[in-house]
Amino acid sequence: MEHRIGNRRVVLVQGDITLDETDALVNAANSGLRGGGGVDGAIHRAGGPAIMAQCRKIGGCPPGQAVITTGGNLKARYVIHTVGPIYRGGAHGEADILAGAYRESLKLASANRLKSLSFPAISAGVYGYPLQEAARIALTTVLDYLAAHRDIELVRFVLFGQETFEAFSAVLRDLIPSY
Ligand code: AR6
Repeated sequence: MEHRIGNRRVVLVQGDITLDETDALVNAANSGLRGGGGVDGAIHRAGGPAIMAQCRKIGGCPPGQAVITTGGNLKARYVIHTVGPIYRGGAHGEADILAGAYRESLKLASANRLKSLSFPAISAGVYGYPLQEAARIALTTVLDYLAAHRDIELVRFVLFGQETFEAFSAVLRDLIPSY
């Protein structure tokens, strides 16, 4: 499924983000940039030790912020590591932190003159963010950014499993009339 805004596109696919060939993959990291399970583990396994070597030098990343490293052995040239919120009921600033994670990743991509990037469903795994709400925040933040900036031409959401893909697809269908 996809939606166009001018020359920019948002594309939703079901699959494994580590195989994507955009300029940068966004990693759902932890604030210590220490690696872990889920998509973080998959990206470090596929990209090799050069990514962790740069993460160690950077040292960490607060929730809602983003940092950039090499893509190592990945097809993507870069990995943008962002940290989503741990969901604790929704009254602890989770929505703003999650929107910040997407927005800061997009800003970092723009600052590095990247044209395309791939996102997973940040915080929707181990960090426990309710799926539909996570999808709404992810898509509104990306669509707002693409409506306001012309430099990033392609944002792919690479969603692991059918439930996640269908939740994002339903939310995108609802949002399209507003964009
Ligand atoms: N490609 C795309 N999406 C994936 C892949 C993959 N290869 N593998 C998992 N997902 P999670 P979080 C999906 O838990 O909730 C780590 O340990 C997954 O199904 O990876 O932000 C970090 O080190 C889910 O939809 O990230 C942190 O400690 C989405 O990616 C913590 O988990 C996010 O799930 C971050 O938790």
